[in-house]
Amino acid sequence: MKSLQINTFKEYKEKYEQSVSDPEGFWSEVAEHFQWKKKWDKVLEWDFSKPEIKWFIGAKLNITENCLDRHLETIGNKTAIIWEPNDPDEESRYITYRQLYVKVSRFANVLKNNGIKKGDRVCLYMPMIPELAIAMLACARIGAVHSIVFAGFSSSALSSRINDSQCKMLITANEVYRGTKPINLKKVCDQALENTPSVETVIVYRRTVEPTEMTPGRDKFWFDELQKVDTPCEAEAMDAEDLLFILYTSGSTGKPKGMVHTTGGYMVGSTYTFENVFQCKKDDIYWCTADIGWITGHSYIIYGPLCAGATTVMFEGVPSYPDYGRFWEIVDKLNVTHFYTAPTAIRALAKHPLSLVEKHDLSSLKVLGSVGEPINEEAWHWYNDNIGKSNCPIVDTWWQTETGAMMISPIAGITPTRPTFATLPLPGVQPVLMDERGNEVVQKSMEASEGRLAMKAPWPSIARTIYGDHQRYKDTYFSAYKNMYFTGDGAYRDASGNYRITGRVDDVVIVSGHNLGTAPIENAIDEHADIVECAVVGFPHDVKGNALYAFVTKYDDCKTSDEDLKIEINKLIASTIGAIAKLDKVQFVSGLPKTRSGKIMRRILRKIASNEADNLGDISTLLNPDIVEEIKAGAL
Ligand code: 6R9
Repeated sequence: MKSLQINTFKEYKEKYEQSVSDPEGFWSEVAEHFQWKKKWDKVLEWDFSKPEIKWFIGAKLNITENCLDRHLETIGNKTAIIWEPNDPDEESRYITYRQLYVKVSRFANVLKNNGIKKGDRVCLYMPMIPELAIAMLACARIGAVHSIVFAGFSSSALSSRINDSQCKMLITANEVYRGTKPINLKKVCDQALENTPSVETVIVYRRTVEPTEMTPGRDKFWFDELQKVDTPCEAEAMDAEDLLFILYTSGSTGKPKGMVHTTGGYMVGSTYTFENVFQCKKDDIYWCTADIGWITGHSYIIYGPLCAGATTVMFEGVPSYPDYGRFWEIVDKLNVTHFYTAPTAIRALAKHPLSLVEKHDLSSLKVLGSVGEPINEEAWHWYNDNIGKSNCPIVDTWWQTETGAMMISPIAGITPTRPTFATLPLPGVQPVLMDERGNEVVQKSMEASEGRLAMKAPWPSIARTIYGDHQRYKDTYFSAYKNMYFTGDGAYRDASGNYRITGRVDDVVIVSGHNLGTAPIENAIDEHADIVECAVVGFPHDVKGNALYAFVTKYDDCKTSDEDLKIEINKLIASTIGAIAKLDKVQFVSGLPKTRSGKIMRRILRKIASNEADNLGDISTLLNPDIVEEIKAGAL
C-alpha cells in the first residue's frame, strides 16, 4: 500500500482543513489506498437525527484481502504477528503474512464446514494467542460477524453477550496461563452454555495438554476440524455497510451495549489513524499491550496494523510475571520500536523499583502511546523519563469503542505534545465543546475553554448502532445535543486548540455550588510522592450539598502516617485547585476496583461513599471484585 502518512505539521494542517471543507473528497482520496472489489457510488450519507450514517455507499470489499492477500506479493515473507507467550521460557512464534493468509483461509473453511454463513454471529472467548487473530480474520473472510468477549469475563457475562446477539458458534481454548494462574476457559464456557440456546457448535483450541471435557455433537477440537478442510477460501464480497463485528462496552447503567461496526468505514478509519498517529516505518516492531477483547486490540493489534502491513506483537501474559520488568524485557528482546499501553499499567509499573526498567535495553523505542484514561502528569513524566528517556514522542490517544478509531491524538514526531493533552483532532474529526445550556463554546483566540465534548460530523469508523437497540443508540449518543454525537467526556481546550480530556462528565461533583471535576483533584493527589493512584467521588453532605471522598493507594514503603498524608494531600489540592476542593474523607485502600480494561469503577466507589454499599449492582465484570469487600469494611 502506498503510504498514507502525513509528513509535516504543515501537511497535517492542510489535510485537516481539507477534511473539514470537503470530507467526501478527503476520505475518497484516503480510501483509494485500499483494495476494493467495487468502488463506492457515493462517499457519505448521514443524518444524526435518525441517526443514520453510511460511508462508501455501494462499495464491495473484504477487509481480510486488505490485511492479507494484497500484501502477499510485496511483503509476503514479512512477519505479521510476533507472539510472546506468558511463560518466558516458552518459544515466541513468528507468523509471516503468507503463513497468516494460509491459516486464516483454512480456518475460514472450518467455519463454513460447520455451517457458518455470511451474517451469522460467532462469539470468540479466547486468550491472547495467534489463533484468536486467526479466528477473527476467518470470520471476516466469510462475512460472519465476530463478537469477541474478553476471556476474563465470568460465565454469566459471557452468556448474556452470546444471547444478546444470538451467536451460532463459540470459539474458545481449553485453558490458558496468565501469570502463574491457570484459567480453565472451557469450564467457564460450559457454564455459560447452559443457557445459550443459539450456540450449535463450540470449537476448542488446545492451548495446554490438560484433559478437556467435550460435549459430543457440540464441541469440536480446532485441530481435528482443520484436518477436514482445504486451504483456499475465497473472500466474501461484503457491502461497505455490512457488519464486521459487534463489541460490547459497558454502559454506566443497564446491560452492556453491543456496538456495531461495519466493514468499509472501519477499515479506512482504523488503518488511516494507525498509519498516521504511530508513523511506523518498514522494519519497525509495533506492540500494543491491550487485550484483543477490547476495541484497542481490535483496531490497533489486528485490523489497523495488518492493513498497514506492519509487524504487530501479541502478548499472552501479564506485566507482573515473572516480575514487573516483563514489558521491558520484551521490548528489549524483540527490539520494539512502538509501544502502546494504558495509564493504569504505567502507574502500576511505576510503583516498582526502577532497576526493573534499567536492567533492560530500551534503546529500540521510538514512539510511546497511551490510551484508555486521562494520563496524569506524574505518570506522563515517569513514562517519558524512564521509558522514552525523553527521546520518544508520547501519543496520548483519545477515542472510544464507539468511535472505532483514534479521534484526538498527536501524530508522532509531528504534532507538538504537551503532558496530559491528547492535543489536536485527527483529520476528519470535528470536535466541539458544549456548555451547560447546550450551546457551543466558541473558541475565542488566545482563550482557553472547557465543556462537554461532542462531534459535529461523522467519521468513517463511527459505530452505526447498538445491536438490536437502535433507540438506545439514539438516546445515548444523539439526544444530548441536536445533530451532534455526544461522547460522554468533558474536555478542556487551551488557547491553541489543544484538547485535554478531563474524564467522563458524570465524574463531576457539585460542592457548595461549585462544579468540580474529579480528574484534576485526582491529578493533584497523584503528585504526592507516596501515592500510587486514587479515585475521588462525591457523597451527600448536609451543608455543602456534596463533599469529596478520596480512595487512595500508597506505596508499600510509605513512611508517612495516614493522618499526615491526609494533611499533605489536602495542601496539594488547596495549592493546585483551591480550598474548595479539599477532601472531607480520605480512605487508604490496597487497591481500587477496576474494569477489565483498567478503568476505575467510580460507580461502585460513589455508592460506598454514599453509604449505599448494599446496592452495588453487578460487580462480576470487575478485574478485582475482592477489593470491594475490603473497601466496604474500611469505609469512613
Ligand atoms: C479506546 C478506549 C472510552 C473512554 C473515553 C474516555 C476514556 C480513552 C483516553 C481517555 C483520556 C485518553 N479515554 N482514551 N480519556 N485520555 N487518551 O479506551 O475505549 O474502552 O470505549 O473507553 O475512555 O473517557 O470516553 P473505551
